Amino acid sequence: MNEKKRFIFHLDMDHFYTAVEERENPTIKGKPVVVGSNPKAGKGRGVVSTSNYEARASGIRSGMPISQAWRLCPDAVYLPPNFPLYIQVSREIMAIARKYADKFEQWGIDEVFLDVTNRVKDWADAEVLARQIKQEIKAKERLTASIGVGPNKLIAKVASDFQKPDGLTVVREEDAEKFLAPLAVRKLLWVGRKTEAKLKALGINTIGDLARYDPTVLSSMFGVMGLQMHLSARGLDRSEVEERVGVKSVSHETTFEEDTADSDAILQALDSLCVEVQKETAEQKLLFKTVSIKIRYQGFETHTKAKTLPRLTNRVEDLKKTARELLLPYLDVDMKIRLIGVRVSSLVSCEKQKTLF
Ligand code: TTP
Ligand code: MG
Repeated sequence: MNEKKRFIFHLDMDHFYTAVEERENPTIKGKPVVVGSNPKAGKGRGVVSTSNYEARASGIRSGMPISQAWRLCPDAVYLPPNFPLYIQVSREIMAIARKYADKFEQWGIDEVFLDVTNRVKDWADAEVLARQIKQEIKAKERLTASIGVGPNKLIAKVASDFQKPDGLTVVREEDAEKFLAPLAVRKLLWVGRKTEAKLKALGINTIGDLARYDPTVLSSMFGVMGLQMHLSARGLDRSEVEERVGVKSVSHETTFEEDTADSDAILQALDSLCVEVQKETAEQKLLFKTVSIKIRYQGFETHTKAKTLPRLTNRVEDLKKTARELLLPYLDVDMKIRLIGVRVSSLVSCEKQKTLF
């Protein structure tokens, strides 16, 4: 059967958190800006959420310890995250994007796939539409987005990352394999750091190398994933753009100033995290059913434990009680604690659950 030709967009906001901060406070524009938890003049123990392109020029990256960022660029503007604001802006952007597509699939806070197959007739038309979306976001939100246009989600995703910031990259179906070939295998969705290392050992560096590799060897090494990777490398992806609940989980975590074994302090910190998580779910009118905790001991040994409640709730007491119950066994150990976190998932919108109340 001949598959219907599709037109898929992937939109990804540029340096999202810092872009929002720059918009709110134009005096920091042009300077390196880092958003992350707890910078504390270089002595903080949090991590970088994101940084603007000026800060990235010094080597700062998302996920890096904030103390390392500070060493790389002490003159940057360091800001704590303002999640309620980012969520609000994200909602506004998603509302804009949604109007342009028949199918909409949000990924994380600042990314979305759009299926615009029924709204355009050819690639040139698709490019015009993508430009229109970028313009509407710029006009209404004063923020830039990068959009990738392709025949499927895989290519659209790689394309949106191709010319950032403020990029627009159109990859026609017939050019897809050629477009992907010179790029590093890491650019493929399925390839994380570990897989990348294994592929390197086989002499596979680029997506083109992977496309030319014998799929039977890949499948014997990586199982189904091996075949999936091989298809991806050839630019093939049949997955649909699928609607789903925007947020999958809400979580907060905290790194202690100093590693601690003080149970009172730890439980107090846990309670505050529960309050923050509950507040965020309430703001988004979400109910939760699953509660998880994360605990990291001195030396980075990390554990997570989850419990699913018998029914949906949005009560902070339920959250605190469950989180304590999950965490307590981990305090009964002769090790100091570096970080704890609380997450709720199995989320449902209250608006759809009116019958519950
Ligand atoms: P990304 O889209 O990965 O990053 P970005 O928008 O900051 O930069 P880019 O221009 O490269 O797209 O993530 C979106 C937001 O999610 C980002 O602004 C901050 C947050 N985030 C974290 O909190 N921690 C992380 O490790 C990453 C990657 C992102
Ligand atoms: Mg982004």
